[in-house]
This record gives sequence, C-alpha cells and structure tokens, in this order.
Amino acid sequence: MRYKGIIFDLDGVICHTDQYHYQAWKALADQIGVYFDENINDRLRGVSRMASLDIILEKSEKIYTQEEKENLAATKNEIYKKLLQQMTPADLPSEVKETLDTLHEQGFQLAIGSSSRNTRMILERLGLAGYFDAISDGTNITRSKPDPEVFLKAAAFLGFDPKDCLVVEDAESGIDAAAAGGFDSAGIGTAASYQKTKWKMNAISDLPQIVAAQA
Ligand code: B16
Ligand code: MG
Repeated sequence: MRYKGIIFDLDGVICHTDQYHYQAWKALADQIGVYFDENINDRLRGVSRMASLDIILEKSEKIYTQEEKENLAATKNEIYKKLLQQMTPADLPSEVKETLDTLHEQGFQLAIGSSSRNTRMILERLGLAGYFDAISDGTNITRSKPDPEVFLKAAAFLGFDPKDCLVVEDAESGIDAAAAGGFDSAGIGTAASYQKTKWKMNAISDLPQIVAAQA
C-alpha cells in the first residue's frame, strides 16, 4: 500500500463544528463591537483559538492586554461548548462514518490531527470515542497549523513516517501544514481548490478509491 495511515482534520472534515465556531466568534465580536463576517471566519479554519482571536482583533481599534485576550478566548470557548451540547451521533454524517469504516476494512490506520482543544469532547458527542487509532490535537501541540506539529505527532502516535500517511483537510492552513511535514494531502471544501492539495475531492467518500488506486 502507498499509504499506511490516514490522518483526519476534525472541524470541517469529520463534522461541521465550523458553524458553531462561527456562531461563537460572532457572538463575542458583537459583544465587543468588532466587525466579523464569514470571509474573516474562513481565515480561522484550522487556526488555534488564540491565533483566531488575533485575526478577529485586527478589526478592533482597542489594544487588548494578554490577560484581556485570554478572557475573551475563554468567553468564546464557553459559548462554543454550550453550542456543542446540541451535538449527538446524528451530527456525524453517514457518508463520513461509512468512509471511515471502509478505510479501516481496507487496512488503514486512522488518526485525528486537529488544532482543537475540544477534540475528545466532540468525538464523544459524535459517538466516536475510542474509534480512532491515534488522536493528536490542540492539547498536545505548541504550534498551530500551518506548522506541521499536529500531523507529525499524529504520525508518530501511529508509528508511521509522514511519507506513509495521507492528511485529509478542509483548510488551506492544514494543507500547508501537511506539505511542511512531508505528507501527501487530500482536500475537500476550501482545500479542494487549493493548488498545493494533492488529491482534490468532491466528497469524503472519494477517499477509498483514491487510496486503493495507490496500492
Ligand atoms: P478550539 P481543526 C480547528 O479545528 C478549527 O478549524 C479552528 O476554527 C479552531 O479555532 C481550532 O480548531 C481550535 O479549536 O477552540 O476548540 O481549541 O480544523 O484543526 O479540526
Ligand atoms: Mg478543519
């Protein structure tokens, strides 16, 4: 097999927590009177919580201290976590679960590579606790995408070299991270039209065929 492991981004690939991130950041931006829209939101995909806040505050006239910024990020996270309470296994798209099961049956090891510090809670809500062979997330990294750290850790947790793993992403920052780490990438959504993406997909269900053709 060309690949041994497949590393999945979480937000925007496995599930649509991106809509909750947007709602939570929008609520925070409204509270502090800062302009925020879907285009700015697109720049936050795959980017850590504090780095996302810095992007949002580009539109602010006020300069915030580090302590104030930490409070703002904590407020956003509380709003976000409340929104996550609505999630159930029904929010795991069936084509995602079927694709993951097929890849497991094909013999691939599957990992998560997400910037989110809420990864394990989200996987639990989706009914995927214990499903993945390895999890690398915001709790085990110090540098966020486009730095490759989260994917390098995921590959190390699986026990594979980057060249033996495929990264599946929806964000340009994630594709850049994969390239920087020496991984091939497959992209959906925004990442499907990005020139650095190796495999451009219409849907996640394209994956089993792509990886089987590489066998
Ligand atoms: P949290 P991913 C990323 O998840 C999100 O795309 C990004 O919008 C978010 O800021 C980041 O996680 C951190 O999330 O606030 O939950 O720690 O795409 O890398 O799975
Ligand atoms: Mg993502």
